[in-house]
Amino acid sequence: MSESSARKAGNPFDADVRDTQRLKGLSSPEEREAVAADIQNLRRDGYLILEGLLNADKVTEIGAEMDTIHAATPLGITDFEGFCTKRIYNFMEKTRTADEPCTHPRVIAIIEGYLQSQIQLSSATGITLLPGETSQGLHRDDSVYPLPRPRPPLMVGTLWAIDAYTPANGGTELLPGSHISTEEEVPAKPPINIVMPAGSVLLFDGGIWHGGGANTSDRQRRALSLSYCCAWLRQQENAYLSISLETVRALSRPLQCLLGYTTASIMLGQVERRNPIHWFD
Ligand SMILES: O=C(O)CCC(=O)C(=O)O
Repeated sequence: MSESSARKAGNPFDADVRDTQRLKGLSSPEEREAVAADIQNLRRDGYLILEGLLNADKVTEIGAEMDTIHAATPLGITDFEGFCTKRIYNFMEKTRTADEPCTHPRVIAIIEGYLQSQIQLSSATGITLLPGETSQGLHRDDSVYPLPRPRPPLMVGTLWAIDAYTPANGGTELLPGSHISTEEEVPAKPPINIVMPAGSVLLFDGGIWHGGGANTSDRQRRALSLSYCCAWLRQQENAYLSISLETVRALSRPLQCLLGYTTASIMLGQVERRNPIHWFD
């Protein structure tokens, strides 16, 4: 290596070094290329539904675990949380049943390709709408970041249907295409209700107006909400405190990275100049 290329490689602020680092994700360029059509649809509509990503056994396993945890889970205490809704916050500390959807290779490739960035898990929550729940009201998840619009995509939410979403049980409401709107007011248009079989996943740009639907059926609607953001942003759930190190040590390497135990961009999250992911070797 010539002296000038060695200097370049050793300079984290060099544009090429930053570019290489930015896309050092969990998926390969080939995996992202294979989902180019999904990424294009997500970019156009602001949401995407993929069916059949979890098999029936996995759906049953996650559902049974949610039902068990529900026994110790209070109902929501605000209209936004839902007075007839049970939210299992900090899902990744409580059960290993979400590890598979959380690291699903197709979903990860789509999100990394869409955000054009390393990504991390922002929050993991079980959301069960009980009969009688009213519609949540539309909101944008990426409003947590105080940046002007238009803005580049910062977050992708995923909602995994553990029960089939039907027109009556509170399938997520959303306004297609609204992710690119620069208005801060909710558009005066009727939302659509997402309908999808159990085992499917809804992916949506964090800028899309959406919310939980009303559950007018006599059954619960269980979903697993796994939200991702660019790895250089602050996570919604503070994974370093909410998930014990003992739990993190036992996770797969992709999950450790998704929880934020690797460096992001060029030097963010380093410890003593090193990438802390090596602590787990
Ligand atoms: O439960 C749903 O369908 C969506 C929930 C949601 O958007 C939220 O709680 O922020």
